[in-house]
Amino acid sequence: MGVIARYREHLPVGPATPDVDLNEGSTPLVPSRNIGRTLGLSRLYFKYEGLNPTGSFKDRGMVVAVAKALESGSRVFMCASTGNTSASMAAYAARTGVRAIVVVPSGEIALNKLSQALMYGAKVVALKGNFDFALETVRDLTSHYSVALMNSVNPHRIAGQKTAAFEIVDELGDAPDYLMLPVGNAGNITAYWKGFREYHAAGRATRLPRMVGAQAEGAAPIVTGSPVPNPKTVASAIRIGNPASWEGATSARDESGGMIAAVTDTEILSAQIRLAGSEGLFAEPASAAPLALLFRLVRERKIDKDATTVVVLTGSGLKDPDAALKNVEPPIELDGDARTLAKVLKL
Ligand code: AN7
Repeated sequence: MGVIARYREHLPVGPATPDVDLNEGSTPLVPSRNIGRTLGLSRLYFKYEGLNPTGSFKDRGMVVAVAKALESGSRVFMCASTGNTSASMAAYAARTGVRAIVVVPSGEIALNKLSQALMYGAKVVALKGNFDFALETVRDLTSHYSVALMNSVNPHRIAGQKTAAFEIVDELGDAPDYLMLPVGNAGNITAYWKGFREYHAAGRATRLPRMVGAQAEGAAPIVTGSPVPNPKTVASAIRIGNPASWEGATSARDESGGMIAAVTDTEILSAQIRLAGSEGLFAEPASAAPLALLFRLVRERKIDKDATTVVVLTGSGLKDPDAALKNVEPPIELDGDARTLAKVLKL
């Protein structure tokens, strides 16, 4: 079952909306086995969004945006992307038989995300400039031609993405105390906050979480309070200098009593390795940013140890192995038999 079928009554869909799904959503909420214990946090969970059909949370919003665009008669979809949005849009366009055009910042996106868009048959344009310029260009073009804009400025994307908040409440029986996630273009933090508020208003949760967002230090416009002209970070998914949903993010932060803070690339990569090596969860660098922030909050004693904390792992580690592999030992090259192997392994 996809998110439209599972949460139909909470989504802007009706009898005229075509059925679209790739069985997205319903991702595991994995309790921490080791990191939580080490930090002294008794209730730490990871929402593993990397298990969506194209490997990131983007599928939740994309399925709704695609269904609504088809309902309104669109036959050409377009987006700007740091990679995951383009992979997702291309997959749903392929599934529904419409044209997909993706515009990515040239040389700035992870190879596996690019390969997804190409394999799903999208027309891929690598535009000189950064993501913010790509989005500006796509917004300009789609306002003049009959091409559907599929970035998260499209409200149907936000509507679909809020289903992740519903799933967390459905599974825990209530909202967590802290919801931690990376912030790039800021659509997802906006969507989660909307989801938690809607479920609370519907009586499905008795409380609201504090929303805690993580940006990368070299791409932290919301933290510093002004756009970053040349955003830089190893976490290419969130290499964004002027987020489209800036206000959604600051409202979520302020209304929930939460925070948005920056972490360094070094902290991100070490959190990524620790997550993989101690929990068996391989997430992409952007997804490790909120965990890096959690480590810091615990160090600074800024988090209540009995609190229920959910860290959203937004994308699979398989999206961007190059970024991760720089920090692990390479394989042992060996030409030999079991005896030499045992010797090399010091067994
Ligand atoms: C893994 O694909 O912006 O704050 O164009 O891929 O909602 O933007 C991706 C963003 C976090 C940030 N984690 O979410 C794109 C794109 C991963 C991501 C974010 C992205 P938003």
